[in-house]
Amino acid sequence: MIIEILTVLPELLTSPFEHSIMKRAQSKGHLTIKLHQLRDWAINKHGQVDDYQYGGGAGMVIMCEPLANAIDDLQKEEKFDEIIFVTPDGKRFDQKDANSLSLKNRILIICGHYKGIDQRIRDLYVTQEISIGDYVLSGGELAAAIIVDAVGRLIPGVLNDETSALTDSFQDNLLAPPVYSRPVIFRDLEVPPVLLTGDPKKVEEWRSTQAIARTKERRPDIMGE
Ligand code: 6GU
Repeated sequence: MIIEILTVLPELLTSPFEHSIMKRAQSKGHLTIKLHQLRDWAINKHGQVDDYQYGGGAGMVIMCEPLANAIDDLQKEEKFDEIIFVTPDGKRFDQKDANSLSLKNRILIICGHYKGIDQRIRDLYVTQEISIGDYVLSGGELAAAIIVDAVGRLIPGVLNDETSALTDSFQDNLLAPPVYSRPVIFRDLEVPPVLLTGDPKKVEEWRSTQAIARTKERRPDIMGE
């Protein structure tokens, strides 16, 4: 899978993908991340990509031409499967969205800044608008990093048994159960005895009960979705 990201701050997006599972996804050839500096398509020598908004009001808007020219250039040879604009007024991103994006071949993520991007780019090019939650970030870059991480780890071949996504929170509309490692007793707190029985059926039952209880308590909204 190829994920391309269009941003005025590509520097913000280097380190998140240089470690751990994202690093391995790339070195194993499952994932290619291409960062593009939007200012390479600026309207003038000063690197201008934004302007005042019509109708007045505080905050600049990223203009049509730099974005349209960038997107046209990037898909001259082959169209993107999805062009995603990350924005707080988008659809709230969830595990289902991550699963379905992980099956695409090549996507583009556009990061907004300031007051956002000219609506006509959203009308003409964007196929999905995604928010990562009900709060406002300074720009779309960190949201893009989160989406790439959530999607990248689901690409077939990226995870192994050790890191399997099957037992993740949300994968089956349940939060994950508690986990324990050594020692058996830590500051008077004991590992639940069932986990020490070596009986896989009992362990599985306990985990399922715990996952359901935790989800009922913390996230009743995701149950039976
Ligand atoms: Cl995608 N962008 C920004 N700037 N803020 C957000 C967001 C995105 N999702 C939640 N808050």
